Amino acid sequence: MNKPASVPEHFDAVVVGAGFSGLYMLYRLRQLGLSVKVFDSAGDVGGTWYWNRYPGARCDIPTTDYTYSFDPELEKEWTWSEKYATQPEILEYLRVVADRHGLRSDIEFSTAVTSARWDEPEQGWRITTDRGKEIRCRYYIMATGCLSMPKSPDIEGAGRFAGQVYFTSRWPHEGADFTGQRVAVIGTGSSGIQSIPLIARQARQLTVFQRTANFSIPAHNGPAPAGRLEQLDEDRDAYRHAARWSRGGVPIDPTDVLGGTASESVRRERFEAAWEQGELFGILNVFADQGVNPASNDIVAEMIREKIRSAVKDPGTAEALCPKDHYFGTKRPCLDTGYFETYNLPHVRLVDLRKQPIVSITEDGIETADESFGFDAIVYATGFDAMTGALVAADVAGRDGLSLEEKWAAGPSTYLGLMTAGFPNFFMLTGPGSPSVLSNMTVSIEQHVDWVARCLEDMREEGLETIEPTALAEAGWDQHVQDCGAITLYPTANSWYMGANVPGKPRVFLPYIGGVDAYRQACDEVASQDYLGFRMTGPGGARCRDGVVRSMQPDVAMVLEFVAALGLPPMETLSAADARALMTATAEGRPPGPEVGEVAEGVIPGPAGDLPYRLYRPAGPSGGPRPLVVYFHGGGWVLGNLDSDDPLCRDLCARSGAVVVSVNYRHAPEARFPAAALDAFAAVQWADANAIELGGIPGQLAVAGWSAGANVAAVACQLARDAVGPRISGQLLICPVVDSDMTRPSYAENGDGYILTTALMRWFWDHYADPADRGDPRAAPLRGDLEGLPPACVVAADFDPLRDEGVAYARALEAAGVPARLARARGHTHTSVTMVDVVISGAPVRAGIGEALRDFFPSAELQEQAS
Ligand code: N01
Repeated sequence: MNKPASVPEHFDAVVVGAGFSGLYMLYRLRQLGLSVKVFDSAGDVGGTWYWNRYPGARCDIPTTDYTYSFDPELEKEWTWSEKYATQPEILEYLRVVADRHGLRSDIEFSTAVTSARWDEPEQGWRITTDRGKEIRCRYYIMATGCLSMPKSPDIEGAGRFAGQVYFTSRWPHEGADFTGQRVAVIGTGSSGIQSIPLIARQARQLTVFQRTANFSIPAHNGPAPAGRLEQLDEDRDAYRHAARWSRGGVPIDPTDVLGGTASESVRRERFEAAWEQGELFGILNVFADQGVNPASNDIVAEMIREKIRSAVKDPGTAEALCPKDHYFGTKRPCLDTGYFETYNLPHVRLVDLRKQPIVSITEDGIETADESFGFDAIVYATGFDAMTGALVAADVAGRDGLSLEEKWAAGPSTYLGLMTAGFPNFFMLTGPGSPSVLSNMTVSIEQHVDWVARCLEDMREEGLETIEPTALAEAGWDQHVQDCGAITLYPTANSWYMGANVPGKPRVFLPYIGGVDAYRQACDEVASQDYLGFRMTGPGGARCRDGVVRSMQPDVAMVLEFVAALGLPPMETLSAADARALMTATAEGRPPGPEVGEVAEGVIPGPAGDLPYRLYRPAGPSGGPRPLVVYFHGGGWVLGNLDSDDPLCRDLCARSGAVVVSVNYRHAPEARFPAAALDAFAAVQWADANAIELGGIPGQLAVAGWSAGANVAAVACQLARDAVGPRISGQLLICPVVDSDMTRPSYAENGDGYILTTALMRWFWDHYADPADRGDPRAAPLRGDLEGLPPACVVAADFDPLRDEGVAYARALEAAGVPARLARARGHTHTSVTMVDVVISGAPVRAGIGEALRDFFPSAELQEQAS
């Protein structure tokens, strides 16, 4: 195939890899009329399916879905013989695709790209191969796969073994015959779990060395499921469309059943159905919250452990095979055919490396801490340097000679997983920061290839020749990728998703877990917004619309979507009574917040009647006095009550270790300005005077509030200062209303679509205060004298219309000599930080709030609790 003399020196594009992604990329680039050369070190097409030929190698996504959709004719002609096709059949499919579209003529096999350098004057790439050639191209595209760089054996003595050595990731083409042999398999990931039952059929003796027990469910392989075939036959386009806009690239209905609230029978029924179905996306969809909620995850994990215990006869072996050190799904689960049952065979033994670690590979076997084993063959099923390994190894250096390895020393940084700043015209197909390994790869591959092709086409139309992400856009995407991971259980595992399987590799969550659908949406938005976050240059000029495509916390976005889908009437169109009823109704069924030591209720004498309060005392061995925090609920002076902010008060109490006293105040329009503020001040005075009875420490009292509650808390501080008492140790103002000026930029940016709207805020003001009163510092504390006020912590949320006034208040306090901490609730709305146990990304913000509260008080006890 290699014809050096006929290879032109210059190509529009060079692609590395002739697997699923490289083949389709070549096809699309040719369609654009570009000259292309594909290099692959393999002897033929296939990528991962060329190399991973170990016994039992199959795909673990139903093959009907693991298929290109770009060639409808092929789709009609090709029939997969099994639900999960074998490696030879998938390889054959890719050969047929290559032949059918005449792709081989542009592919140079058995040729590895050894380096690539960005050539600034040429505005292109200089590439060398292991055959000593140098090639120039404008676009350099890595179709190198996510799991293609085998992890080098990191076991002492690995080179010493004199018998046969096999790697599942580089299996000999002629196969391996283990008949009559004593065989060791090291590793129990997908490759080990698929190959072990088949190796056991041949071997005289099989010993499996397991470091981490893995979750696996039976594949129930056989003919392709009839239901799916029917769906495809009925409307193939609709099916493929649904796959593209699904979470994982296979159309399934995401459940809304929660593990914690489902009945035992529903749990069992859902689990057994998924078990019988034998599909990864099914078992990952037993409960909506199993990926984020440890308790829900445990239910699924325990049911799988039960299955393992019932499949494996020897109780000790069964127990060792039960995964207990990671949440289900956080390491890639496996599909197997008779894996656990293999351990019932008399010649198969499991060695638990947690109990007896490998000391060394020896000339004739393996030595563990307890035993010496002799073997004829050792099979390494030890995995890959996933997602970044092949990219880094390709020796790519971008602008100013910076190598990818240097740039990614602390973990990969990409924009959309497609490109990385400093490396113009360098594309990665299914790169880190894209759904890739968490999705049906073929769907994600087609999406990336289509996006790159469209991008190059758009550029050509506008006379643009180079493209590169901006630092801002890339940093924003990296943050979003990590934010999406952080609300799940995934980062808790030592998985290859986290780079944790390769010694020394930075621990970073590598794929994008926000979903294929959400990801496609983001990529489409970027393209349609003039390639937001990309800098493009060429004869047609230079252009860059800089920005961040996703800066909202992913769970906040989900809540907003959920609320929008409810189709509730805008609050400002309701009467105060109806708005209150609506608020109460929407709070029903939400999580209650953390347990605290004690909750008690009472009344405070207010200026115009009793004010109910609820007291939260922290749990803990010490029943002694604690500092007091007097808290005021949110709700625009119109809505809210002790119940509405109950989960938040529990959370504040649990996190701060202080006694929290949540106090109701009179509401508008029944009691207008300044009733709420005067009630708040009276409550603070009363709490101070009754500190001992409340379980507080006299002289250690802070105020806190959210939204309008933060408004009255801030006002109470000003009134206390003016009245020369009580002494207040600190003020915690969460997304406060501190001014009546609604012209700040945050109103323009966030005034619509984020629950607290400009219209609603106006409605609140109209209910509370006459326009003439809205400049009074008791309504707009930002306009008051700020000197001598207690230290403050002001929380300002990015997507809050009130953000800028909160920031202004913190700055004004500082300017007046008041210590003020400004806590940015990154990616949050006015309400989301307070949604305890609903919006998981709010927890770190509230942890900071708890710390700020503790800092208000000198109490040694609180500081001790914190440490
Ligand atoms: O690799 P792995 P894999 N000493 O990293 C162990 C895809 N895939 O090739 O977990 C002892 O999952 C390691 O132990 P630990 C699929 O996405 C798909 O099996 O690190 N043991 C682990 O048990 C899959 O997830 C299919 O503690 C050592 C195993 O080796 C991914 O590829 C088929 C060790 C490696 O498991 C990778 O799967 C195959 C050491 N020094 C693969 N080092 C399909 O079905 C590592 N291990 C499509």
